[in-house]
Amino acid sequence: MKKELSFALNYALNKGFQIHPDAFKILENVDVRKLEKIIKEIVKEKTKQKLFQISQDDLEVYLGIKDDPTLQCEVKVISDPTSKITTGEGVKGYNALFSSRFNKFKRIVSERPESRMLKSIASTKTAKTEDDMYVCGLVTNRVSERNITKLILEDPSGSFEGIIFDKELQQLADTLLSDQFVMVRISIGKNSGLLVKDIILPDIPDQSGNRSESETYAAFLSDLHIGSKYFMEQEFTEFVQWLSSPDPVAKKIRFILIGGDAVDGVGIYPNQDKELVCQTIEEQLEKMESLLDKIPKNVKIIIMPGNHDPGRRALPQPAIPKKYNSSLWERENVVMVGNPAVISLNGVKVMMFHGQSIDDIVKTTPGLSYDKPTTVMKHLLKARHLSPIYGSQTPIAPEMQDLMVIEDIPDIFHVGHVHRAQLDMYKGILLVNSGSWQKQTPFQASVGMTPNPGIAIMVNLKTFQVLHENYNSNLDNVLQS
Ligand code: D5M
Ligand code: FE
Ligand code: ZN
Repeated sequence: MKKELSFALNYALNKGFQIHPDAFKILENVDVRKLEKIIKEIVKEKTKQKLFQISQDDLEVYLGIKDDPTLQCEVKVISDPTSKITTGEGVKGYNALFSSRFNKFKRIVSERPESRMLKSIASTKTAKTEDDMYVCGLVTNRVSERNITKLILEDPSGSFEGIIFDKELQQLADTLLSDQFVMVRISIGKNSGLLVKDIILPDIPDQSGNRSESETYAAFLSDLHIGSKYFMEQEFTEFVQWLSSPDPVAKKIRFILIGGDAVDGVGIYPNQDKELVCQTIEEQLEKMESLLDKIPKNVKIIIMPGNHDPGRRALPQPAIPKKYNSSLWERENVVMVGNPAVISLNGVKVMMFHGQSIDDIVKTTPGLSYDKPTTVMKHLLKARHLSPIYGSQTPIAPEMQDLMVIEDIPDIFHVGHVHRAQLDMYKGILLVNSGSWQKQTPFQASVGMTPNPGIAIMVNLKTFQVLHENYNSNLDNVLQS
């Protein structure tokens, strides 16, 4: 008998426990390095319950190899760009993208009462009415000079320049993003210029969300950056080990969502090789597989790419391609999706988006910052678009259809990218920024970005109660809400 096994048996016997022969068979097949921890935790748990026999069942539950039949575990992919990508060429592609964006938004606002009064931009040029009119379009520019703000919109009929005098409305106009869709109430001014009297965002109606029937938990992760020197392997491994522990929440986790930047990639930024411990994508993916292998097989893992993962960089991103010889695609408990994606977990709709557009948005929008990512997430929901700004830092492919419009309203909105874990609610939608598992990089330190890495966020899909486990030993590292 291996010495670790006899140590484990003696430990239990000395504490007055009996071990059932079927339980013994399971112990014989367990990784010897884990035996001591397993036996100690089971003994501790069962001592509390004053039960002094270790059965096959105890071990199966502890190791996550026993399914609780009452816990549902159903993943459906509701929308995934992977198979829908049909990128257009040059100006033609760009026109198709923007015309699709405009049409999708007209459909979104069509249920609003104002939309019955919508006029084309061209028709306002010859209008003589004193009544208010409504137009809609994509923001091509906004300029604030002295006390005046000018807003320029475009629809398929033409371009419109409106003037805003009202201070509050000017503030709202200052937060509009380039290329986002808005509806405006306008009237003809004294000198026949057009005045903007109201700005109406597409926004989200209040939600009475979908809930899971059973108290299944989902864990939200992102930005592991496996392969980077700064990946917190030890902390991540502790989290993975916790999943197989007898902890009552750990036992109910059936979904793990990885919202992008699973690996650090290769050639993503200059001199990245100096900050890598795995120099090739294949090596990084292999390491990821070996880490994920330790997750109990009854947990479904959903993997979405970010800007560091292999595959195309431009949004929308297809799922991590199969060509890297990764066996991730073949695993029964792994679901590979593109970015963005909408999935259903026991009926709860989760919109997953890595969050690349946050970089462009915080740069151009007063009041938004990296350390409050959920505020930016609310901004995206109000704009009903995941990445409106075209032609800035975030690459967007000129797709024939705009797949970044938020058409389906989720129950949970899961984003990563900025390495700040934060929770919030907006109109009944749970907002989760799942932070990172990568320590502050020299680049982040140089620009004053302080991540709060190593926090796992877990949501009870029936009650929407949120729990978190902090694996970071730094006491200042806390979850924001
Ligand atoms: O990005 C993590 C965060 O850091 C994200 O907000 C972008 C920012 N970041 C990272 N590298 C750069 C460079 N080189 N320029 C500008 N901003 C950067 P991640 O996707 O994990 O790299
Ligand atoms: Fe990242
Ligand atoms: Zn990222």
